[in-house]
Amino acid sequence: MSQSKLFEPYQLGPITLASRVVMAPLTRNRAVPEGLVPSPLAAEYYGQRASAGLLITEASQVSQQGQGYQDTPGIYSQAQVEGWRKVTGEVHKRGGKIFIQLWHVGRISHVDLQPNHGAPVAPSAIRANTKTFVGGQFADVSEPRALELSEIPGIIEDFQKAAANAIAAGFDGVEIHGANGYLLDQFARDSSNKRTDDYGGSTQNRARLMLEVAAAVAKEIGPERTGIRISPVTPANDVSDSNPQALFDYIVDELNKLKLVYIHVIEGATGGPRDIAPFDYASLRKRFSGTYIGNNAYDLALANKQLDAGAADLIAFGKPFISNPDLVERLKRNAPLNEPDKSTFYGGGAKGYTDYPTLESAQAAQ
Ligand code: 8OZ
Repeated sequence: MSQSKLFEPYQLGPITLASRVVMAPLTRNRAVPEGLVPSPLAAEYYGQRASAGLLITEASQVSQQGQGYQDTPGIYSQAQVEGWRKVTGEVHKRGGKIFIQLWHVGRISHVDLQPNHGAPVAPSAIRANTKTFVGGQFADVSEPRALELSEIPGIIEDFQKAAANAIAAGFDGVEIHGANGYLLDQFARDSSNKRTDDYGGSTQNRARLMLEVAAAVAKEIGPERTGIRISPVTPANDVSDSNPQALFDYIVDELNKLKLVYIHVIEGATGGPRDIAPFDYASLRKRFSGTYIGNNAYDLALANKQLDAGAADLIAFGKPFISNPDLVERLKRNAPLNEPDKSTFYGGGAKGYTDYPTLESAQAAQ
């Protein structure tokens, strides 16, 4: 058995985590198309993974406008709240803790998913060079329109209401999706934001929407239940910035003032190389007095190294959690991991979702 810090309990604001292992948010596209309620299998899927210190759900849109891919769940209707309540109930019954990730995709969407087949919204009318998945196939994202200044309070309100819904659904807290080239990240970066009002131009102006959303959510449910995910140098979804270090140093200084419970940092390219671009993550760590969750391509050795160096408090694992419901136990024993099947990542039913074996069930089957 490993003596790693990874398996020690950790106090995250008001909640005690059984370990420092976090299940990263993972998009699975299995919501019920009618109403975009979490899949009936979702309670079992998350429940099977409840031995993680903290589970973070798949990204869940805060409004229909915030949806960008088919069959992703929402957290804006009563039916969705009730669907999520089954998930949180199962996770809590099995002794786990769970946050929901709140998402607005901005320009990474398609007219077929938007209210009245309208254009997706963005800081500026610049189409991203990327694809989405809609109607059973990959398609170029649609040409977006720039949000009117008068529409911005409504977006903030959608996040705030979604956070209230999350608490009503029994979540322990929420993670704001500020990463991976979605709406809040599109505003923050100078490649996708060419606005000339209070939400564009200077670093302060571009960061404003992310920070106003964070403040509104923290006011609604408490900063001790509000985390945020950022990805300072990711090229995901066709975003870039001329000075990510200055931008994210500023953002994290401001998040620290808001006393958010954690920052969840994708180090490097999302799902890709950690060293895609130079970036001083220690600078973010130094600026933030709350919890730092490190993510991206971690294995046990790298997790131990970063925890021992004080570079992170918690470590988020993504793909390994898809195929290893008992990932914590497997890491503890240094046991082999099941390989994930990419063909069942996005969409489908139980196959590749709730049927990966634990060590125990694999042994019993022998
Ligand atoms: C994979 C497929 C679709 C969306 C992200 C929410 O990258 C996502 C996502 C990942 O943050």
